[in-house]
Amino acid sequence: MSKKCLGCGVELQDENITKEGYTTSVDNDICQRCFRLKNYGEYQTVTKSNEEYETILKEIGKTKDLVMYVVDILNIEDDLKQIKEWLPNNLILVINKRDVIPKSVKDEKIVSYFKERYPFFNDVIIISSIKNYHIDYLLKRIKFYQTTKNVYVVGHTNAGKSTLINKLIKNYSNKQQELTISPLPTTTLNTITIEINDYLTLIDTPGLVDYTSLTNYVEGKMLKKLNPQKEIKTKTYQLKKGQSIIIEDLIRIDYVEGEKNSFTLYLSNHLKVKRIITARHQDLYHLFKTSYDLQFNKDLVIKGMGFIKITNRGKIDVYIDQKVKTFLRDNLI
Ligand SMILES: Nc1nc2c(ncn2[C@@H]2O[C@H](COP(=O)(O)OP(=O)(O)OP(=O)(O)O)[C@@H](O)[C@H]2O)c(=O)[nH]1
Ligand SMILES: [Mg+2]
Repeated sequence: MSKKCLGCGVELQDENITKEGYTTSVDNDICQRCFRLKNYGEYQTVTKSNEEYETILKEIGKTKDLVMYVVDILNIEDDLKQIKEWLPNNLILVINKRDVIPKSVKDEKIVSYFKERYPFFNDVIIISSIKNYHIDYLLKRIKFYQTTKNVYVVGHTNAGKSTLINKLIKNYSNKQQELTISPLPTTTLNTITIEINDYLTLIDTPGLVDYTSLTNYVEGKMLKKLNPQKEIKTKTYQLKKGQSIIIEDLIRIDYVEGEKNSFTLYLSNHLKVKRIITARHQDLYHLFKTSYDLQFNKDLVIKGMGFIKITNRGKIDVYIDQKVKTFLRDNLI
């Protein structure tokens, strides 16, 4: 039987250094890519087709097993219904990275936001894998909903699936195995099965790559800046018509119509934000423009970056790379 890397799940091989799964000797437990990543933080990008993700989901759909659908609180997609179309299984929505959202925000508010809009999830649980927050509670709910020993962990790349599993291994098993994690997309390359105890086996999966996310189109340094490591210190700007916000050289938002309005930014603290007079600067007008009609209490979500809470009605023009998606939703916070 072929041997799989314990870090990312790829099949190990010692023949071709340029191919996935290379290791100097197949006696090793992890591939060279995982070794470098773990020991030196060096990253080799791998591109994977989303076809594989779909194949894996189809297989999971045939089982009756419980699935944890993990999302990153700053990067929740606009339509969570998709996953239910793929999977008839019991589903827990696990909202990860709670630690980056200000402590003052109530968990219940976020949980009920998703329970109301996506009632097909058996449960919605907010956690922080890194801070070990609500992990005991999550385990209780897993026990409650699991139908067999097997529980699958799926979701977009970078949601923190492998980090969560590492935490569950650490907390509830005596295994030494550590899955490879990284801030870059496509870290886990294949399914990895980890038996936690006699009652629970977790199956890690490679994430879906969201090609409408900014994270695919920025360099390493900016990617680090985009990913908040700490609690976000929100910035609020009171904008009048004719004023704009520019974030790094990535996005420009012109406030073109409406009363005085409040824009609260939920983004990494490392990102530079400027407020300008619209007419005085032409910056970023070469980017793709989308106009939005705002109703009361909306979020402008910028995929891969975070979101901006806007309280009043009005009109905005958003300029961003054409490949990156923005959308409006009801205020999350
Ligand atoms: N702030 C914060 N960051 C987290 C948390 N969990 C994971 N991360 C970070 O998110 C990034 C992605 O984590 P991974 O565990 O590799 O994500 P994944 O879902 O397994 O990604 P793929 O294997 O590519 O599908 C890493 O930089 C983690 O450190 C969390 O609870 N809080
Ligand atoms: Mg992973």
